[in-house]
Amino acid sequence: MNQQNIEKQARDVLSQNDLGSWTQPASGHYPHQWLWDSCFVAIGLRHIDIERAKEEIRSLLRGQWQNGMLPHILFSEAEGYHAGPWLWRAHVSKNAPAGLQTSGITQPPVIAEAAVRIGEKLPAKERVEWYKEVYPAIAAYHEWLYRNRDPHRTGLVAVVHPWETGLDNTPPWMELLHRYKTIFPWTFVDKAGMTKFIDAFRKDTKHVPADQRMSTRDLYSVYRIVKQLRRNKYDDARIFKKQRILLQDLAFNCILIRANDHLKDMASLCNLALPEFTARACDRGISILEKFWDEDSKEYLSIDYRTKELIHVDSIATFLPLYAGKLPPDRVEELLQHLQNPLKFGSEYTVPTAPVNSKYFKPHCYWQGPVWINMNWLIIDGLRRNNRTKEADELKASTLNLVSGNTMNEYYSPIDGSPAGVSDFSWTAALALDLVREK
Ligand code: 9WN
Repeated sequence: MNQQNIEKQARDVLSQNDLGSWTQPASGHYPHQWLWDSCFVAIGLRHIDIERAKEEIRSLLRGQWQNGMLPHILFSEAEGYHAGPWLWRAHVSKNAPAGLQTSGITQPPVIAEAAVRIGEKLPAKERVEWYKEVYPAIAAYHEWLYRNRDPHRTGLVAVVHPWETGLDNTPPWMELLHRYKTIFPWTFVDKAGMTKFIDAFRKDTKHVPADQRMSTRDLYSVYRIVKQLRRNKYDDARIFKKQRILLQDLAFNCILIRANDHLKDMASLCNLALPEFTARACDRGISILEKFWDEDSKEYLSIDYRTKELIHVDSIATFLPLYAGKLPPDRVEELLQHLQNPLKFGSEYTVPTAPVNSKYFKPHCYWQGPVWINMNWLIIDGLRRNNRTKEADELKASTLNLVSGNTMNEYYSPIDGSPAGVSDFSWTAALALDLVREK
């Protein structure tokens, strides 16, 4: 692995995608600002230009809704994205910000992690100033998540759209989606050979082959959920009353639990109080993850909010409790068995986003198989904090090898390591750079 080569490539990709105070994930295909992408970008940028890394976070906060939500996309003027402002029409909500177009949902709450990683690089006095600047907005965001997305106070928050997980077509969501019949007559469309005609309207497959993305049928179901959210004016109380599919997503909750720890550290350094619901969540810590544990398969799984049942479809999210906090050693052992098992997640290039023996597994299809660098980064961090240094080092080395022999793509095949998705992808660059610089 050539570290200098990685660093050079990473800097090039980041500067190519830099639009002044924020970074697009990739030019052409993703010309707007995304919530968790910018957080990962800031984690990489802090090694090159700390002030620019702060700007990346500040620019995300421009989009905060009045109720505290941080939207998953802040739209630029660019056109051509398949789920642009016209789909969301976020202004139907009284909470949407003025003077800026955003989507109406959120994404995994990595922002406290990014703020703290930037803080670590600052001298003590500046760190306190930085935390004081961003803490109120991030605390309001966490509080919105617990207040609005956990109406029955279960301790777990629910997501209302697959894009909120960041893992768009992750198997548990798709499983839930397939349980319900759609009104659209897909069987007729398929039989009449009209699918190709409908495919032609897809904008999301302009820059990537169609077999790397969701099926047209799934994509239209996903658009339909946006339409429902819009009709409910993005009002969580209405959405929780009416919407059939809601998911207590494992990955999202693990990231939030880790973020709570970061928020707590920021608050104590600045002598600030945590808001009510977030403080309660901080006290509960990782104990709440027991709800996700399945004793039969010895895996963590997501929960269908409506039925309160575990969804027995595994995905890479099973490893994110490692990132959430310090697990009991026997749990860590169970997870490592899955990680190293060649029939599951121990593929030639790890970590696949779905196990190779899953009915959903496709080596090049988005979040149903390919290796994504942000997932590896989270797992490496989790392994370290669970004292599995050897395994963390191995995963770090294999991740950097994968990137250094290739271009900085959106994702890679777990079978042969071939790059796929869009090229020159910002978070691949930023997180590879962070891994190279990691002490
Ligand atoms: C929808 C920007 C985003 C990532 C997501 C990834 C993909 C969008 C899309 O791109 O999602 O939000 O159009 O498919 O799945 O994780 O944040 O890179």
